[in-house]
Amino acid sequence: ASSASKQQLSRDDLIAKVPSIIARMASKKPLCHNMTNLVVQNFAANVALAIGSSPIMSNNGLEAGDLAALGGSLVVNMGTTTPEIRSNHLKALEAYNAVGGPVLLDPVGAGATQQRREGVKALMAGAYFDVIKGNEGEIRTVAGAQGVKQHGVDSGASQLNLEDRIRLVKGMAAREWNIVLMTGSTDVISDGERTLNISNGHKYLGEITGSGCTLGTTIASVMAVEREDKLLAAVAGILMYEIAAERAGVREDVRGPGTFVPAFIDELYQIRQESVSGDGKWIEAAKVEIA
Ligand code: ATP
Ligand code: TZP
Ligand code: MG
Ligand code: MG
Repeated sequence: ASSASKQQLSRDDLIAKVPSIIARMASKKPLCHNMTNLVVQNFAANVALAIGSSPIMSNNGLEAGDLAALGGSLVVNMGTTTPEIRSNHLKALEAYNAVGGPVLLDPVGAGATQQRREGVKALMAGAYFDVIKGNEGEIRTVAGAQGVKQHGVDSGASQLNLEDRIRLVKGMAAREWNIVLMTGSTDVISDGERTLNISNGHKYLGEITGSGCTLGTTIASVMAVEREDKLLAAVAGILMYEIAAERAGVREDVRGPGTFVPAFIDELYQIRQESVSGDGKWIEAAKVEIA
């Protein structure tokens, strides 16, 4: 968030701007450096390739300076974190923060264990994040809620109504001077001044592993090419991702979460190709409201 007050992002603005941002990403092929968990490495790399960014999965903090110099973005995902991984994350964050490269934090399982609660605190004290994204339990934990009991990496049943989710996300974004995204069947995203709800997506996203993590890769990839308005970049990534999931979820060849995954990668690729060829009609499926 900046001190000058910003124009709301209306659905019409998004319809006008998002497909060309996706086309720009496909032509620039920005580097997306993923320091992510052991579960989603391959899936996240394939999502990046499908949307038109260039993934590197590297958990070695010592090479982050060289990677940060290439002008891309960084995803820090705590999914399978250890003390050693945390120190690599902090080295990489220092390198990206030094050059102003976009960085996204996914505090996976933040509310599940003491190690993770401490891990989040150490990362937030040591670095600036352009975006913090997580499910409800994770974002509540990062925002400082006491007694959040996450059962592993999943959020579980929602404890908050939409109004409370909006208040929490907006307050946290204003406090951290960044963008906060709380995912769920309706996502809430804010830069502290502008807050949106997005209700695209498909229920199969909740039934595969890595849908939260690869959304992070998608958002970070778009942020590498849309530097001016970071909220617009993040929302563009969410819409591409969730509209692709909707299209995949209703395909005849998709019969459950297993067949959904390859269809979803194909639909991400298809949306990117449509955007490149100047056909931006896919964005008309956007279900976005100003909160
Ligand atoms: P969890 O582990 O609690 O599932 P997560 O980190 O996987 O959390 P999600 O909250 O599942 O993250 O969000 C990942 C993506 O899936 C987001 O784009 C979100 O909008 C979408 N999504 C999740 N559940 C649904 C649903 N029931 N309907 C539509 N989209 C969904
Ligand atoms: N365990 C550690 S990280 C991870 C699991 C299952 C993946 C979590 O992925 P997501 O995107 O939060 O569902
Ligand atoms: Mg999920
Ligand atoms: Mg997650």
